[in-house]
Amino acid sequence: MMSASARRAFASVWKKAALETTPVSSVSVAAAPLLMRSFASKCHSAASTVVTTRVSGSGSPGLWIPRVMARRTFASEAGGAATQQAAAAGLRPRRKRKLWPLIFPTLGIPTIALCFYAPDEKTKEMLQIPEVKPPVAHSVVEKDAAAATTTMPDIEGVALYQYEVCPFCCKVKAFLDLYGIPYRTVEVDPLRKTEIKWSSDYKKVPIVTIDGKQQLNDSSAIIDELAERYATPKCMSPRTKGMFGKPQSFFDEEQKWRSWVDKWLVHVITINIYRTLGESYQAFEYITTSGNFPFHTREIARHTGAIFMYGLRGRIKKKHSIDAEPREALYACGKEWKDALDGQAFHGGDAGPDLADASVFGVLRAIRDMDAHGDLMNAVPEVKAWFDRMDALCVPRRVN
Ligand SMILES: N[C@@H](CCC(=O)N[C@@H](CS)C(=O)NCC(=O)O)C(=O)O
Repeated sequence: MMSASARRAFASVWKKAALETTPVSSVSVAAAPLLMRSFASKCHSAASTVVTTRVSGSGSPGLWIPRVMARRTFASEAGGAATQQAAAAGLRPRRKRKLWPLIFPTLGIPTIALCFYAPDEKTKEMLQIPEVKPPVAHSVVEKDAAAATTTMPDIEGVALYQYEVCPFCCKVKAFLDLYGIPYRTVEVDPLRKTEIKWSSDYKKVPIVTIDGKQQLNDSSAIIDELAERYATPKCMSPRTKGMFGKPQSFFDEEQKWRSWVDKWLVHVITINIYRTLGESYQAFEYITTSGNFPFHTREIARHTGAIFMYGLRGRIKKKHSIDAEPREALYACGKEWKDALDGQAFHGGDAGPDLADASVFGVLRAIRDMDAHGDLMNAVPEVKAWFDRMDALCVPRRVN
């Protein structure tokens, strides 16, 4: 039986732990004090609880645990008024189920240890865990702490809030590289999204901020806006290389392929990188090592993510009406893009790439170390030659 002060102390430890963990573990951790409190209060009013559970007649596994616990407590309080009340309800103290005290520590403790394990400095050094550096955010430091979470960080120039492997983010990076625009990246923790807490209305990535003053959302809108803003004669963009005089159909065509990337190619790529369990692990190995995962959730995310996405591939296929086998669909995309190039060096023409080139290249560069990428390059050599040309032009301009 737990005293009131012991219960309070226990609840505060759980609460503190909950604040320092991921949402997934936070849910279970935050629920723990409630369960404990409810269990403790059940212990205090054992007989009436037992009567309630008994009378409700529920045999569901969810209620079975408190029922067993309550029965045992009830047994220890035998002789009181509560006992008589329970006895009147026809309940007998239960003595046989003795396994729970063993099962809970066996399963519970390793789980909790895994959820809460946060390495100390020495362990970090041993495991060579890199420190996650906060973005350069000079004035945030001076700002009121409460305001800092709701105010856009004061990062100079272009800052890209991203997941390293998100295809939409990779599209923006390809564009920035192609245009020669220096940028900083801020890797967002996909579970907690702490880094974009300040963005109250938009919770997806990519988000771009300019000089900590302006926020741009959505990859295509970001590219459109930046293309207008940063177009200078030095840029690789065909728009600034004498293509202003091109007919509207040129820009319509460019737009058509940019939409094709967002609406079709990214989904075909998705079902390809999770096509087999091995490929799904390969993708998650990359996602979790390059992404901003807290140390103790990285391993969990790798396994659960790989298995989950592998299981989900059929649904993604169905949702986007991809009828062909994943690789066949991918090779078909490669052939479509080859036809779109029409024998030119780039979609934008021999003079240089356009925004369609940047978009297709961005999402393909995101998976360059995965099997799907290699298979596509082998299947459509013209696309490989184009990819290599783009790769040479898109020199990374990331400054952090
Ligand atoms: N249309 C948006 C789509 C962006 C998007 O769906 N981003 C994903 C990551 S790839 C995201 O942030 N999903 C929400 C989440 O992770 O909670 C764009 O082009 O930027």
